[in-house]
Amino acid sequence: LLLENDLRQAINRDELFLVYQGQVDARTGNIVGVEALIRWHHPEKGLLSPATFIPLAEKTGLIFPLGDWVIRTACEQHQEWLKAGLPPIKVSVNLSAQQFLKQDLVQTTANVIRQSGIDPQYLEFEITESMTMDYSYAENVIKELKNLGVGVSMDDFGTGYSSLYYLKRFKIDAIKIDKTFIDDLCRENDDATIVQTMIVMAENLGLRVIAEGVEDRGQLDYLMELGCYFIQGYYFMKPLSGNKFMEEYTNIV
Ligand code: G
Ligand code: G
Ligand code: MN
Ligand code: NA
Repeated sequence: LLLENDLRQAINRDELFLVYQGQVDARTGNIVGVEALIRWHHPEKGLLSPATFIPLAEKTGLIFPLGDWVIRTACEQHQEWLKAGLPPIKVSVNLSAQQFLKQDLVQTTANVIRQSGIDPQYLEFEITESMTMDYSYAENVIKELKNLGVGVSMDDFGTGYSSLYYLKRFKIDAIKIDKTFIDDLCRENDDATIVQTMIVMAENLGLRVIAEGVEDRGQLDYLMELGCYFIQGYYFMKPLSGNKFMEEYTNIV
C-alpha cells in the first residue's frame, strides 16, 4: 500500500524516467531502432526496475496514467533527438495488456502523435502474446493503430501459448525472439532449431525479426548465419538515458 501511494505520486514528482536500448543492424552496425524501458528513481529505495512496480501499476490501474506518460515521453524524446541532429529512428514502447485493451488507446496515441509531432512510422508498440484477450477486439485495435501509421511488434516471442495463432490473426510488423531462446543458442541444439524455425517463418510471413538479449559474439555470429540481423542486447548496447544514447549514437556513426 505504501509503494502504491508512492507510485501514484511518482509521475508528478518526476521520479519516473525512460532508458533506451539501441537495436542494431549487425550487417552495417547502424542503429535501426530503440526500445524505451521505464525506470523509477524512488526517493528512499533508489532505482527500481519495472519488474518491481509494473505489476503493481497493473493491479491498481496506475498503469493507465503511467502508460500514457511512457508513450508521450518516448515520442518527445524521439523529437528531441531529431532536433539535435540524429536521423529518425524507430522507438518501441512496451504496452501492458490492459493498456492495449483500453478503449482510448488509439485516441490517446493519436493525440500524442499530433502534440509531439512525431512521424508515426517511427513509433511502434510491443505487445505480448500472453495476454488473454478478445481476438476480434484486438484485431481491430491493431488495424486502427496501423491506420494511424503506428507499428506493432510481438514481444517475448515464443514464450506465450498462442503465438502462431496471433501471427495468423493479427497484422503485426515484427517479432522479438525472447532472450530465453538466445541464451543457450550456441550450446543447445533444440534452441538453435527453434530460433532457426522462427526466423524462417517470420521471413516467409514478411515480418521483421529482432533477437533480444544478445550478449556475446558467438550468439551474434550464429544469428547472422541464420539470417537474423536485427540485434538488441548488451553485446551492442545497454539501455541508456536519452542524452547518453545520443552521445553513443554520435560516436558510433
Ligand atoms: O528493462 P527491464 O529488463 O528491467 O524490463 C523488465 C520488464 O519490464 C520487461 O518485460 C519490459 O517489457 C517491462 N517494461 C519495461 N518498460 C515498460 C513500460 O514502459 N511499460 C510496460 N508495460 N512494461 C515495461
Ligand atoms: O520483456 P522485454 O523484452 O520488453 O524486456 C527487455 C528487457 O531485457 C529489458 O529490461 C532489458 O534491460 C533486458 N535486456 C536487454 N538486453 C539484454 C541482454 O543482453 N542481457 C540481459 N541480461 N538483459 C537484457
Ligand atoms: Mn519489450
Ligand atoms: Na522480450
